[in-house]
Amino acid sequence: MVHPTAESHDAIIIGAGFAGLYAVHALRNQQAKDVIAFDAAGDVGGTWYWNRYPGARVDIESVHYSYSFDEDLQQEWHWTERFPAQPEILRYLEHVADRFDLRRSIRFNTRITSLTWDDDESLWTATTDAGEVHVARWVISGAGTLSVPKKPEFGGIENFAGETYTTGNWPHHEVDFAGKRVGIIGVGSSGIQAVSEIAKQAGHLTVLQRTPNYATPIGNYATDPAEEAAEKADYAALREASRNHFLGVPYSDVQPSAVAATLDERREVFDDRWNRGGFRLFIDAYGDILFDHEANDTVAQYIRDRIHERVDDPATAELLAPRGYPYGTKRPPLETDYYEAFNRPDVDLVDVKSNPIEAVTEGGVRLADGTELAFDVLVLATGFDACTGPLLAMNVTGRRGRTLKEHWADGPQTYLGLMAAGFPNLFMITGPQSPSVLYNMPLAIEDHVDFSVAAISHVEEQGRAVIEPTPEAEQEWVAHTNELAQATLLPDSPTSWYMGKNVPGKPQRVLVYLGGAPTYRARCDEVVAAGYEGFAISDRHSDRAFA
Ligand code: N01
Repeated sequence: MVHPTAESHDAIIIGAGFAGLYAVHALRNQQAKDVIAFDAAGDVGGTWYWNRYPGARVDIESVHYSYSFDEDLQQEWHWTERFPAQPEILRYLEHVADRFDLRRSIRFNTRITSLTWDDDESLWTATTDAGEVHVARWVISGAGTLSVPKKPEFGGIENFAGETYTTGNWPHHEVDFAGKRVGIIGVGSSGIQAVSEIAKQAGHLTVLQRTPNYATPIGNYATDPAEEAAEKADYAALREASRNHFLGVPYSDVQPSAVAATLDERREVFDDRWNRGGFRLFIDAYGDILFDHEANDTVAQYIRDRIHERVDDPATAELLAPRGYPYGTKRPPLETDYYEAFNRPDVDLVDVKSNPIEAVTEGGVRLADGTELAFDVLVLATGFDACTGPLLAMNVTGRRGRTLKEHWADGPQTYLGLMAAGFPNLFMITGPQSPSVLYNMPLAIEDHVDFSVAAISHVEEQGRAVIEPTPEAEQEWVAHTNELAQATLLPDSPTSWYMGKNVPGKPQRVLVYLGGAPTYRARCDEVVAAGYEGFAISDRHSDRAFA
């Protein structure tokens, strides 16, 4: 039964980042739906609201990492850098919110605490931490993929007498590192970006590294007016090329095979991609890097050699050089002067793989061998409960009282990474088992929101009220995504969050679709063309599809 004080809407939207903002625009401004959106943050921005740590910067060129849905917006907005820093991306999202008048539909500082499907009414009920109850036929979740910070395995953080910061939940005030002993735990994309900046500011910086990473230069530069004009002259073609690329960027120089190339040819290609920056070395060098160990070894060795060239002390360089897992099986970080930071006399590297962190203490960090490291400031760059974490945190209950947690007990189960069987009318933007983080996010988001809005229209045009994947379609999709992952080197990484391996106890199943954005988009088009193949569409009050 619907809660007596519930507010009723056509759709509930979760999040006010790239996904939530576009969903509000697409459903409210373009489809005239009554929508309400929620975000735990104090304003728009999503990832770019929370991740304010020093050095936070996008690592896909913003000319590509931006909305494509409005030609005037993409023509008029000017990016000052090729890879802008967090404040500029946040300004962009604030501008989008103003331009399309989105804020009036968003409740900020409000977290969804439960989301429950009513089988009788065919409605979702959302409760919030403000004690409000909202009811809607449709839910679009833009809760994000990397929005729930992982709880570190070591304890004692509450005992630390100094200042503690988490990269994924950085305060709005300026953090003063001057003259302080700073310890940073974690060398993923966040830690690596933060190290380059904090090293310049801290009295002394200690980097606690468990698994060294294959970081490569981002290659940032101030926007070149001629390049910008050329790109804007035919933005539509640029977007089309992006959407037809595995990673959603219009790179076009990938060579077939590193193994088939000679040593000199490889060196030339690797040097070129390294110097041009971005994800070129990862995705625009050789097509077999993610699939073939021998091919992967060539680029892995290349990166190790480059690290040794940049780091003065050979022992430190060797500790920074990743070994024992293939390049690209952990998400490759992009850096600016990261390796050079270790040439400073006031920066130390500590190996916490051979000597793990045992606990945070009042004065700093204690390692397994009893070593005490003293800090004034501790920065946690220890990552996220990726992809599934944000959805599970909302306490979702679907048909017949079955929770999403139960449904995903052995890992995520979705159809197209967008919906789950038994959870009708709930669209998970860039959900688990979709290309999401392996596709340029704003474009991945637009594709998913467009699919969701079109599906809603399709159902309503038929005078129906409910859409959900069939269990069979879901099982096939899960098997397909697992099969794709097994054909790559991804399962070989011991700690990658792509596989759910970074969080103790998390089921280890691939969290991303590895067939590439173009194949994925073609599959979505086929599904629609075949009359929403794999989905059951039914009437209100009906449980017929699963009777
Ligand atoms: O998190 P991570 P992140 N003791 O999981 C270490 C996106 N992003 O926040 O590898 C010691 O990559 C852990 O060590 P190990 C991007 O998609 C994008 O950096 O598990 N260390 C690792 O070094 C990225 O992939 C940008 O052995 C511990 C680190 O913490 C994703 O967000 C910028 C530990 C976590 O690395 C996540 O990146 C930033 C422990 N107990 C982020 N537990 C852009 O540029 C964990 N670690 C757009």
